[in-house]
Amino acid sequence: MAKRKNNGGAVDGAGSILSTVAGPAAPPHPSRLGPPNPISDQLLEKVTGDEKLAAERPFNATKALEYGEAAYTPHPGETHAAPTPIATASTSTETIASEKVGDGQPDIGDNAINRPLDRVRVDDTARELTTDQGVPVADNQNSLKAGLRGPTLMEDFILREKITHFDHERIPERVVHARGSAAHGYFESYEDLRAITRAAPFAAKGKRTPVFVRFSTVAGERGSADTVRDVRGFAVKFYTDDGNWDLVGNNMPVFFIQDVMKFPDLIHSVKPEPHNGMPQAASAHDTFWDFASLSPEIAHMLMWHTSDRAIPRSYRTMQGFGVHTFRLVNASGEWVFCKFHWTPLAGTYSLVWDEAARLTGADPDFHRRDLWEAIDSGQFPEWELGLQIFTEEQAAQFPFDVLDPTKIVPEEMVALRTVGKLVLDRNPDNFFAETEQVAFCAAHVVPGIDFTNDPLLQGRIHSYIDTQISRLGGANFHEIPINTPVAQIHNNQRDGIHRQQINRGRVSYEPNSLAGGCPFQAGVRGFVSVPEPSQGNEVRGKPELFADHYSQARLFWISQSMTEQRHIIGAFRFELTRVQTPAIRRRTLALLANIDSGLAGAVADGLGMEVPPPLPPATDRPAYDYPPSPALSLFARPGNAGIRTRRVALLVAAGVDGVQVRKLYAALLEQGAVPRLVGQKIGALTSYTDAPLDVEISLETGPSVLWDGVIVPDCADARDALSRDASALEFVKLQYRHGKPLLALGSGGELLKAAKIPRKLSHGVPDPGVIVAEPGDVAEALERFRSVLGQHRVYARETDPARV
Ligand code: HDE
Repeated sequence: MAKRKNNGGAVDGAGSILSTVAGPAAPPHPSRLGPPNPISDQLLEKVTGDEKLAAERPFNATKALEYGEAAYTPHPGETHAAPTPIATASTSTETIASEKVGDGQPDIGDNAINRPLDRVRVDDTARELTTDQGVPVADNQNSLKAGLRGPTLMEDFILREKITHFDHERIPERVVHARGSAAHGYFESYEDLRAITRAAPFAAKGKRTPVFVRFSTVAGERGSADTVRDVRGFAVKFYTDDGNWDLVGNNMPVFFIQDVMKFPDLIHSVKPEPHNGMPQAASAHDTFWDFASLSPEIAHMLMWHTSDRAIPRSYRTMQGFGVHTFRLVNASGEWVFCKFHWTPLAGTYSLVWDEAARLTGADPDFHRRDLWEAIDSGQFPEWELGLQIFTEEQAAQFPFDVLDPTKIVPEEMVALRTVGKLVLDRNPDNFFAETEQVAFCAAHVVPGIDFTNDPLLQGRIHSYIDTQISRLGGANFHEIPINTPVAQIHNNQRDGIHRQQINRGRVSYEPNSLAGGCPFQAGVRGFVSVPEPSQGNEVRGKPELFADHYSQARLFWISQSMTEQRHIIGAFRFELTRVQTPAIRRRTLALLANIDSGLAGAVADGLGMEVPPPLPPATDRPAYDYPPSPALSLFARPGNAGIRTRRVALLVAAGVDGVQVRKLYAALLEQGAVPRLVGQKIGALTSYTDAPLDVEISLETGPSVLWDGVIVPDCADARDALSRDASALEFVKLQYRHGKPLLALGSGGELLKAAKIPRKLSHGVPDPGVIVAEPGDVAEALERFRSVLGQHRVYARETDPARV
């Protein structure tokens, strides 16, 4: 802190400086304030500093730039350095230090709220228990009473603080996407993309930007199961050098509706029905299909929603999409359109429906656990970011409108340019503080990224901030540590519920001179919107091209493999069978008839109905005939993960070949899989070749659906306990039914035989996923098992009429 020599100068006007009201008409100020006193010396320094700062800005020189042509080029704000730090302080006592107020040396130009999360991480090691006011608690077992058998006293402030806090532990859940899981990580740019965008994460090859990513389901409540049929949220918060950028996307590239006006209707239709609160986390009920069949713009999204994309194997094996068309803008203001795609390096894999439905009971946290376990074991999930970049001229040639969020840009029309990698390498410390309180917002963009007029995106720009205000309790939700940017926040927003930062100084407005003009506007260095011309009559409506509801739904259908088409038909049959109103089923079939007659016929057949005439289209314009897009099949992206993180059950019973089991176990672990010994009960199990084995999980606790494959090792007792155990028989039957690989060694084959597992597919060819081998052939058999496990599922079994 600057110190000023008191040289016995003039004291005229000193009284007005020592007061907080009025003063002499003009400078100079007195040079001392009476008897020597270090604090009042600072006060004098502060007041003279203020005067100097104010005088340096005799008028607002940038005012004229706010008008006309000049307004097209944002200008930096006028700013002047303070002659002394105390000039911009709130108080001349700023330098007084204590353990609470700090060291009296404020960091000038700094906002401590933005520092890394370390500052708010709490560890209790070797600490006493305290109240929220830091008072040590003597007894955490008993409330305060008037005598051992007396009433509890109002005076017990410790109990009342604890119970009051508990009463308010829950906050409102997200109105959609309530159920989710998240992780920290980073985004690494593969190249310097500054020629295309000035967005900070792409400024240099190899640049890393911290991220926090939350995956979610949409319809279910916070405690609902992970594996329900639903869209998955894929929200990425980039903590960039220029502030937070939230890419709040989904695992499907299109959406149900075309205008924000319909969002509350869509969500009301899919959430539990209001009269009886059912069903939880499911679209398979009347109100959803009533709304859907009256909203034909939903056709394309329904195809994704009934596909296996809606039941991913893992968050780690699903794609992500920005959905809307965005803009990328470079430093010269040149822009291009852009669609964002996240592609999992582990490949795209899904569950089968029967498996997904059983998983909701066996492990409702299946996806949450999978993400947590993968990260905690160092198998960090990775996605590559692909951009589809195209110009306004190209967009004008497309047979659809790029502002319509029910349309994709097929990859065959605009190829993906892979520009970077997302890696999730750290689980959160605290679910509530981070995963629950993180506030994603479609309006959070940074210089270099801009919106388009997609009418869904436009509405989202409003909705997200608005919803955080009620969910997180006020306008200061950005100060919750997980939400603060790593870039500094400096503005004149003040006060409100739960304000954390303590703003220094008396200036909370702009323009100002008393804070040297700070914080000042950044001019072209700041966020500048693309100056898109906009003129037209006010109207509530949509462009004509938006009325083509079926061409891309058909494109999706014809781009699916036979297996995927079969699953889509099955999903429609399931959903519509649960619907109770026949007219709604009929209307949905009429919608499907516009997509593909084979699809409509197969669904109708499952419902015992005839296909009705197609719904009348909303436009006379003929449908566009897209060629199939192979990129739309789940099977187009097998990934490079092999068997890493695949869960393998080794089904063991007393008398098992321990040497063999230990070898298999070690080989699987080495290749990154997650083997576990599954038995009738946990604990020691005799082995006929080695030391006893330690069973890790029981058949009841670890049923078939939790595993990607099963191995039944050789056992001394050919008709061992498992072959007579209904749970073990059901285990292998479900492994088979869900398309998973089964490897039986030696007498292990007895269990497969007892469960009547066929070794051939219906057309007589051997099932590659049913491997029965002699104990001597372990290496070769394991290799075959590994290969099928890495390919995920043997879908060919599904068409087998003799399926167990
Ligand atoms: Fe959202 N959406 N949304 N949404 N959305 C929310 O914000 C909304 C839409 C998406 O993990 C809410 O904080 C409107 C499309 C994700 O925390 C809310 C419209 C896409 C998440 C909201 C849409 C999304 C949300 C609820 C129609 C994919 C979870 C709680 C115009 C591109 C983020 C919250 C997380 C969450 C509104 C449509 C993705 C109410 C009005 C399209 C991933 O603000």
